[in-house]
Order: sequence, then structure tokens, then C-alpha cells
Amino acid sequence: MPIVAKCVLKGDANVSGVITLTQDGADKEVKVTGEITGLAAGEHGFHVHEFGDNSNGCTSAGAHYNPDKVDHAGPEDAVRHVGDLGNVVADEAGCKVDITDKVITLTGERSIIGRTLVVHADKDDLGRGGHELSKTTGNAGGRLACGVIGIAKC
Ligand SMILES: [Cu+2]
Ligand SMILES: [Zn+2]
Repeated sequence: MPIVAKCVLKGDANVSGVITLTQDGADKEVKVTGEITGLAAGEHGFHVHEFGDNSNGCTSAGAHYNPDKVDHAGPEDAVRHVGDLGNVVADEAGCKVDITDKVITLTGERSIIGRTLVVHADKDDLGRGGHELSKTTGNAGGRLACGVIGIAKC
């Protein structure tokens, strides 16, 4: 049975979206698909943040989900935050999300269900930008929209 989760992205900016996450089993990769509207053209940091708390907007979602206490990096890096999904790309037509990731999971102790997806104003430099924030956030700027990842119907 696949595990399915959904996330509705909302924020103070005019950015919104619906993201679906599916995983065919505990040891399988997670597919993250959907669409985000209202983003400026270009790359935007896209992460799983630690807390499923949006009581103070996207701020209360905390930092990137990082159970290993390592540096921020890109999705293809061997050492990265679990939540480091890199960037999504928007153009005039919108932003289609289509990510396959082997590090995040929807089951077990490290499940990201109940945590928050955040889309940022700026590009995530994947830890390589040389900015003081590169190794913690990728210097991806403000949080435009976010939503808690919840269990969905298969
Ligand atoms: Cu983020
Ligand atoms: Zn990170």
C-alpha cells in the first residue's frame, strides 16, 4: 500500500499550492509533486522544516528538519539536512513541482508527516554560496508560503 500525504501551501504573500507526497514502502523513495502559483520566475528554496506549527505563520515551523545535526546542503549531497529538497523552478506559467527524494520518508521515526513544507523567496545556494547563512538555510530568504504535511487518502 502506498503512503500518501498532502500539504496545502499558504502564506502572507500571494503564493499558494498543493503538494502530494507518495511513497510505495518504507525503504522506497518519496515522490513530491504538485503546483505552486504566485512565485516570481526563477528558483526558490523548498524544504521540510522541523515543526508542524504554523501558529505564527511559517516562522513557527522552525529550522530545516535536521535530525542528524549536520550542515545545510543540496538534495544530491551525501551529508545534508533531511529536509533539504533544494529548489523549485517557477516561470511565467507557474511552478510545477516534481521531485523524487531518497532521504525523506513518510514512515517510521524520521517521518516528515506532521512537519512543514516551506517555499522561499530566493534561491537556495545548496550550502555553496559562501554567505554566513549558506550552511544553515542556503540563504533562501523569506518564507513565502508553507503548510503542514498531513496523512491523506490513498
Ligand atoms: Cu526552508
Ligand atoms: Zn537545510
